[in-house]
Order: sequence, then C-alpha cells, then structure tokens
Amino acid sequence: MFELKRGKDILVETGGIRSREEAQKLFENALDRENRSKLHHVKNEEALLKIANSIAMCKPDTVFINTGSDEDKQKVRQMSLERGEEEPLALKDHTIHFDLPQEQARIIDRTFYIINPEEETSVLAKTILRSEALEYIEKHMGGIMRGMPMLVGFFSRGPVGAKASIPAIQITSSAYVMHSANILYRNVYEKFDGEVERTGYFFTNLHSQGLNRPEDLPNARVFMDRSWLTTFSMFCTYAGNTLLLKKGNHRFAVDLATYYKREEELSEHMFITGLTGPGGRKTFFAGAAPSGCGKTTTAMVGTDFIGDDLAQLWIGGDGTLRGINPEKGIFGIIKDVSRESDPYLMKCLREEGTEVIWSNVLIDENRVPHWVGNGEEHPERGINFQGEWWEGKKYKDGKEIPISHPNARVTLTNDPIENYNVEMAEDPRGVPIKVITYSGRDSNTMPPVWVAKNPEHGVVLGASIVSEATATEVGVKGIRRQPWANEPFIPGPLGEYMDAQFIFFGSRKFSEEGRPLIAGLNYFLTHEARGGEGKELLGEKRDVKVWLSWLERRAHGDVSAIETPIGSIPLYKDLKDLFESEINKNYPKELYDKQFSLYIDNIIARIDLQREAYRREKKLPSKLFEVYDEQKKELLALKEKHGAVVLPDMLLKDAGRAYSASGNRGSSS
Ligand code: SPV
Ligand code: MN
Repeated sequence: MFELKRGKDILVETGGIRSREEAQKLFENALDRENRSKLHHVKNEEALLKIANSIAMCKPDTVFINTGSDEDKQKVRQMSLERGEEEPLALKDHTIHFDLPQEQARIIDRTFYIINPEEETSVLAKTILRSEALEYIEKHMGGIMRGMPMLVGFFSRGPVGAKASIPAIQITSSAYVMHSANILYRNVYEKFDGEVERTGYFFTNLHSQGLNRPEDLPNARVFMDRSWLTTFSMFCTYAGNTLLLKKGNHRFAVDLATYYKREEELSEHMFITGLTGPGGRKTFFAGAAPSGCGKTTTAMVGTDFIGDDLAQLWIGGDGTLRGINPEKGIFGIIKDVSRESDPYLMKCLREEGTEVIWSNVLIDENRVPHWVGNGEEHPERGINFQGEWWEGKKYKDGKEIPISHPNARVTLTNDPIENYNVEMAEDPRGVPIKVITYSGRDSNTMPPVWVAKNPEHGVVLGASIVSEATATEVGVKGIRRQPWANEPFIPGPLGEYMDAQFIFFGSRKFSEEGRPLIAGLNYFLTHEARGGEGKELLGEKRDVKVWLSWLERRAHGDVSAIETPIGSIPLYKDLKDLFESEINKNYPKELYDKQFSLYIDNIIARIDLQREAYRREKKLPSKLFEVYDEQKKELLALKEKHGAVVLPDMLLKDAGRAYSASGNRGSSS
C-alpha cells in the first residue's frame, strides 16, 4: 500500500536546506526587501523549506511572491506580456499564449510517477525510481532559472474551510503559468498557514520552461513524487504539463482519497453542475468524461454551474453526497464552442469584460482569435499554433493544418459566466450531489442515458467507460478504456481505487435520500451503428439538456423507467415531453427506438473486452466480475427471447403491466 513521506525528499536533497534558519539566510540574499516582507507572512516551516530549496536548486535571478492582491495579479500578467509569454489581443484583458507546435497537449510519454523500490502503481502509469528522478532533476533543474524570475503563489484547491479542500504552492519561472494559476485557483496567501494546519498537508509544484526551445522538448519531464506530494516539471509550457495544481495535484488527491480517506472522500475527473427542476428545486450532478468528450459542454447546460473539470466529493454528516470544485475557472477546449452550443461562454469570449488567456488558436491581423467549429467566418491568414498560417497550408505529411489545434484552449475565471452559482461554488459545505454521471465517446453501443441498478452496478458502470482517442494527449490513437474517466490520473493499482469506489458508494453513511443515482451518458451514437448510414451523430449537443432533465426527474422519483440488464432507461413519453419543454424540439418515436434499443451483441462484446482487460490486473474486487457475469447472463436470456436487437417496447410488454409514474427508482416502475 502507498505511504506518504517514504524515501528522500528530492527537493531537500538537491537544495540542501534543512532548517528554518538556513532558509531565512537564503531568503535574505535571494529576495528583495518587499518580497521578503511578503514571504514573512508565511510561517509554515515545511512550506518555507520547499520554497528555499527550490530557489537553491533553480537559482533564479529574482523571486516574486504573489499574494493574490489585485496589484500582484496585475504584475504577474504584465510580466507575462513583457517576457513575451503572452501577447495582447483586441479585446481588453484578452491575451494569446502559444505552446511549442510539438507540445499542444499533455506529454504522457514523458510523464512519470516517482516511486520507491517495490512500490506498486497502476499498470498503465509510467514510473521512475526515486534515485533516478533525483539524478535527472539535479541535472536538468539545477540552475534552470538562471536569468529568469521565480514566481511563488499560495493557493487552495477548493473553498477555504471545506472538508475536501487542500492547499498548494505553485513555484514557476513562467509568468504565464502563474497568470493561469491566478485565474483558475483561489489564492489563499493570507490563510495558507491556517489551511495547512487544518488539513495536515499541502501540495508543492515546481516548474520551469527553461529556454523554451523545441530542441529541449525531448528532455521535458513531468515528475510526480507521490510520497512527498511534490511535482517537478521542466522544458514545457502547456498548462496541462506545467500548471500542476491541476492534474498533478489531482493525482495526489486521488491517492489521499484512496489510501487515507476510504469511505470518506473521492477525487474525481468530474464537472459539477446544477439543474433547476419542477417547483424551482435545484438538483446537482457530478459527471465524469474523458478529456475531450464534452465535459465542459455538459457542465454549461446546467442552470447552476459549479465546475467543469474536477470534483472533490465526500459524505456529509447528514448522509448526503457533497461536492466542491477545487478550481474556480475553466481551462477549456475551444473547438466547437459556438453561439448556438455555448451561449454563456461565447459572451465571455466575444464581448468585453472578461479576462481571457487564449492558447493555440488563430490570431488575425486585427488581433482577434478564431477557432475550428465556432460557426463564424474565418480569415484566410493569420498566426496560429504552427506559426504563420494561410488557407490550405499543409503539414509535411500533406494534411491541412486547421486554423486552431483540436486541443486549443481558453482560460478564464468562472465569475463572469452567467450560469455560475458563485455562492454555492464558494460554500465550504459543498453542494449536495444527487446524480453521478459517466460518459465516454462510444459510437455504437450504449444508449444516450441509463441508470445503474444499484451502487455496485454504478461503480462497474464507471469502471467500464471507453472513448475513441481525443486530442488531449500527444500521440494517442484508437479506442481506449477510460475507467471513471479518471484512469490517467490514478497513480496506484486500479484494483485499489476500485475497491475505494465500492466502499464509498456502498457506504452506510449515506441516508436513503442522500445516496446518489449513478448514470451513464453517451452522446456519440452514430446513424451507421443503428441501421442508417454515415458517421453523423444521432443526436445533437443541445439534447444533453434533455438527458440531464430526465435524470433530474428520475432522481426525485417523478418519472418511471424501463428496467434492462444494464440498468433502467427512459420511457418514450417522458422524453418526448422533455424534448418539447426543455429544448422545444420534436422527438420522433423512431429516433427513440434507435437510441434506446439494446444492441445485445455490442453490449456483450463490450463486457467481454472489459473483462479481458481487467483480468490482466492484479487484486481486483471480485464484485466487478460478478456484475459483468450477472449482466451478461441476463443479456443472453434477453437475446434468446427477442433476438439481437431489443426494442424498449418489447421490454415494456415483458414487464406485463402499465407503467404508472409511481417513480420508485429501485424497481422497474
Ligand atoms: C484534460 O485534458 O483533461 C484537461 C486539460 O482538463 S489538462 O490540464 O491538460 O489536463
Ligand atoms: Mn480534464
């Protein structure tokens, strides 16, 4: 089992500073009076040692302490502009940042967990021994900040005082990275010591882009020291590789939840959003989706948006599921964001009043950004992630270069987004979450929405997500299993994480009302998978509102459902009504039949694929296989009776009685 504080702390080993006195002495030389006095506010010895050792190792010219004051935030932004990491755009407070053409996403081939000898990790993760990592870091980060500033910021991953919030330090030579941190995380300089005392730990992130040259990219690394909750990142700039408050610290939070807070907390790759239902009630959802599968879009559909990427969950004293967003902003994919699909976001992006960092899009001669799928006319030339761009420009392999990279992003705080519920997002009690959703990118198997029979089936549903490759990771192709959409961020063996999921969702600490519904979502069914032609999707983006609304009704027992071996699915009439009332759209029975018929062979093939893959992992909870076996047996029986394609009406007839809206969610009605 994983353990904190095992092995040597690499930062201390390389920096060599072991006492508060030594640290103070170093600060006197390395910091000017103003920054010394700012740092004076922080008393936590461990934090001071982390900072001092980072200075001793990286040898920056200057050190800037970012207190999060308006003045400091402006200074950071200004520094990024002056150093050429960002450039101003036409709209006030909008800037553009470009990452190197070869570093447009997370560099998973150069991302490693630092481990101690014999420490077990996920079989899907890359690892490096502590001794080798130490050597690499000494060699490549020693003096890496010569001629550069170091910026130091104190943040909280979550509202101050929330049970699942964890403080974190960001240390970087990139003003762009600190600028992004200021937008995405709560600066808690004033309250840092108190938060560390309350939680018992903090995360440390040390980054330097070095000279930011393409020739250094092969040496780029993202190292995560699980034992010391410290990340090291070098020779890269893409925020997913450098702003390790995000996925680096998420990985540590997953470890803490899995090994130190079983049955208490979970750390998930999930959005949080609320939907207003009948009578004005608010129902909150937390939903997982692999990177690049519409998570931000789903979150934005809510009337009470809380977060689009990460969720810290726990069971409240009242038996409800509580959730907070460790972030306070969006680092979202911009591709396909348009007025029609994302009106709230577009307002922030196309009208004055919001601070936005654009990355890797096309900038025209008027310094206006453009991107793929925005539903607008775009210019014939400009500057984009590949340098100068003109219509028809091609890569070496002959493929046309799109105007923006498929993983091009925008960074903005949530505050100006119209449906953001800032009071609830900042409430340390978290929001009460009634529905958990899991979605992937699945063109031919699962229906648009279904609800797991019980918590165990729900955990297996999460364990069984798949997606076709997306643009969020460098060099990844084909179909991928995406357990809980969190797998890239699970450091330990999957079986141990899965066990923690079974224990959490099956916990008796949940009240009857508080235990969440667990559901699957799939927006990616195609015509050709349902007897038609072509890869066009059967549904469209705005249908998401209907799937969520149905879950909202179901969570409150307002609608009944049809029970199937994979869980329960909606009745046609309920969806037809919701299509009408929620998005003013006609929903033909024929489309319903296509979307909700069970394609038994596909589902069984999926189960077999999962079982095969999981069989190769050690120490998996046997419940996983029991659920797969149970589902497969029932599916085969159904096929025996009705054939390979089972229409919802056949199941209704089987049930042999009228489906009144008694709405008891555990049963078939
Ligand atoms: C993702 O890829 O899941 C993101 C962006 O949310 S990154 O910071 O790269 O993780
Ligand atoms: Mn993400």
